[in-house]
Amino acid sequence: MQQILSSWFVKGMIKATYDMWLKGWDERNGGNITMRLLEDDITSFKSDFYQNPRHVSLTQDIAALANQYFIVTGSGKFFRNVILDPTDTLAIVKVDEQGKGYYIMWGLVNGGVPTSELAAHLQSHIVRMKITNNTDRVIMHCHATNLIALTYVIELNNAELTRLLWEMSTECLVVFPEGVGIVPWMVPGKDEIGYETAKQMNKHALVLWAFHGIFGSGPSLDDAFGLIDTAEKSAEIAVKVLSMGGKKQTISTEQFILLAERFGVTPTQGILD
Ligand code: 2HA
Ligand code: ZN
Repeated sequence: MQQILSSWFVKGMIKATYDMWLKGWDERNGGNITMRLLEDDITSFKSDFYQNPRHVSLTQDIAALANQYFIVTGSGKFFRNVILDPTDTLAIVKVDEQGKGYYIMWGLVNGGVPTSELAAHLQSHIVRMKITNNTDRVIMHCHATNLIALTYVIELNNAELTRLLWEMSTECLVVFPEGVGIVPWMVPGKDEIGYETAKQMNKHALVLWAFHGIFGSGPSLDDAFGLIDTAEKSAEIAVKVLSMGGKKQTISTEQFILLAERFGVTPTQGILD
């Protein structure tokens, strides 16, 4: 058996994909995850890497990620099956020196390529690395049901969505004080939606694709999962509240200010005005 199968990052990807499947966020081949790996993470597993790795070219500019490693979910693979065969469903890629493509260093043993949303993932990594001083390492995408549902009934603007999610659960302001960004409907899997997602990632660790799903960023798989889980829970409450006829009362601006003080967070501008 390959040593790498017992690494923290392969085990982490198995747990994350399976948990997401159980949450109902990743039907069929829905969803994708990429996690940046450091040299220290992989150094003892390089004997499991391919001798002659396959090169894949990209049309997007990822020069900022030259020589970086990522563990990624495979395109068309089912999250519920990662646990059965990580070597078929996952891959480790290394971005080439020019940032014009990547090598498949491990995984995808039956062929195929990394997630179809690689553009959104890699462009988001570039932005998050910059604004978090290299702390963020995970980009996670899934089809969280209630967050998607909300995009049909709310105004598609960041402030309205953020305020609603903050109001629907007291912990939300504390967990995502920088709010949620929205990308209007666009064709998935293309460079353009990748650039738009990354633009929102400049200000928000959570980015909602209208009528499609959510992107979360964080330092670890647990952080990205927890972020999405918290927002999705709040969206579920919003769906219930709206279904029961709407709010009769809610958390007030003054209460949000007290909450932010208590937990030492700075709510993003323009939401509490
Ligand atoms: O196929 O979620 O957005 C996986 C997806 C595409
Ligand atoms: Zn999707």
